[in-house]
Formats: sequence, structure tokens, C-alpha cells
Amino acid sequence: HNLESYCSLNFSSFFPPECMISATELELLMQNVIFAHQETCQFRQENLQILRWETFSPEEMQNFQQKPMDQMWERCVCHITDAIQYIVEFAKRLSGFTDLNPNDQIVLLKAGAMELLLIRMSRAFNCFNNTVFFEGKYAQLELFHSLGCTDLITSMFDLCQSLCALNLSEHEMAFFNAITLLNPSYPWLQDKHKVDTLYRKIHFAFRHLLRRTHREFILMKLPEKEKLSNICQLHLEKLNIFRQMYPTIAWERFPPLYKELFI
Ligand code: MHQ
Repeated sequence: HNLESYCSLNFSSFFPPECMISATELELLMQNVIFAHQETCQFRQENLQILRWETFSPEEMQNFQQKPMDQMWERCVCHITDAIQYIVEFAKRLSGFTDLNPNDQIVLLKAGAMELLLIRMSRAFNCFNNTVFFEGKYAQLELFHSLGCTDLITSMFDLCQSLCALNLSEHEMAFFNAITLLNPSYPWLQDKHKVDTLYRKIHFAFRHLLRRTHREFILMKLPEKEKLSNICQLHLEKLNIFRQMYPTIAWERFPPLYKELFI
């Protein structure tokens, strides 16, 4: 790192003491986070926009609602697992993530995968009619009735509503995902300091991006960590109830990655 490039930024007051980063490193980091998201976002924003008003017909809805609980769970869990595979890929492409020790990578993914899924869900959400992209069309909350977890799904939809109100760009989405994943506050982390350094750098790059686009105010409006983790907790509770009702289904038919993360 050379001193000149630090000075050229003239943000010295913003540099957290443990996070020195040169202008070049900052640019590279911004590109890295944005590319990591672009390359792993599963559905492109343009395509989701095109399908925005394709909703399920009442007959199709009824068809879903009449499915047995276990079948619907299995189906949803498979879609969630697919989506999480892309989230794992996002993490792997974030510079610095794979340099963390393997235990800490797992700790962060276990704690963060569902939170990132919630953030990504807001991209696939139409806030004007309260629907979410599911199996090729947009689905109302009622479609998921047979899962037996209306409170969970309601809070997922509510979160998406509040995220949609912020109108996050794909770049902002990328950074929000990255800082949510790299939360240095988990007690099980072995090298907290390394996670913390990476977190600060990415947070700094995020603020830099927001300053450039005059969008700093969104930092105060992003949902609190607690809000996300409450929904994740609710998901775990619902999963536990389901497992008690259908122990063999959960064990034999849920994908290994889902079991590894949540069971
Ligand atoms: C991703 C794509 C994606 C894939 C799957 C907890 C439980 C048993 C059910 C989508 C929740 C039901 C999920 C499938 C329902 C709310 C789940 C089932 C963004 C997220 C998204 C759209 C998931 C959103 C949440 C869905 C619809 O890139």
C-alpha cells in the first residue's frame, strides 16, 4: 500500500483504525463484491421484472393449497436449498472469504445463509401485489398455506415489503448481502479479528459507494440484524415442528446441504 493513494481519497477521518485500504484496493473490492453478486444471483433482475405480473390463477393456487403438508415442505426446502447453493457460491467469490479458516467459513454460512436468502427474496418480490417468485410465476402468501407456517411466511413477506421500499440497486444489494454474511460478532468464530477486518473493509467500500450515489441515508433504514435473525429463528422453530410430525421425511428427503445448515 502506498501512502499517496491513501491521501488521494481524503476520507482519512472515515478510516477505522484497523482497516487501512488503498484507493486501488477499494476499487477492486467494490468490483469484487458487485461481480460476486452478479455472477451468483440465480435470477437476473431484468427477467424477474418481466415476469412481475405473471401470477398463479385461482385454480393453480388451490392446487398448491391442497397439497399434503409434507410434499409442499419437501418442494419448498428443495427450492430454498438451490437458492442457498448460489449464496454459498457468492460467499466463495468474495475476496477474503475463502482465506478465512474453514471453521469460520462454516460458522458464517450457517448463521448467514438464511438471512441472505431473505435479502435476495426481496429481489424476487413484487411489493405492489405482495407476491414472490416461485416455480416460474409470482405467488401470493396464501399459496403456501399447506406448509402450516403462516406466521413465518407473513414475516418473510413483511420484511420484503420494507426492503422493497428502499429500492435497493443491485450494487447496494450486493453490499448488503456481503456485510450481512461477514458478521464478526458470532461467539463461535475462531479468528474474529480476521472476519472483523474484512467486514470493516467491505463496510467502508459500501459507504463509499453510497456517498458516490448520495444514498447514505439507506444505511439507517436497512432492517436491523435482529429482524433478520428473528425470522431465521422462526424458520428453525417451524422446521423442528415439521420434523416432529414427519421425522423420516425430513431425514430421508431433505437435501444434505439443508440438513447440514439447519438440522
Ligand atoms: C432466490 C430464489 C428463491 C428460491 C426459493 C420455510 C419454508 C418451508 C417455506 C424461494 C417458505 C415458503 C422460496 C421457496 C416460501 C416463502 C419460500 C419457498 C431468492 C429467494 C427465493 C425467491 C425464495 C423465496 C422464498 C420462497 C418462495 O434467489
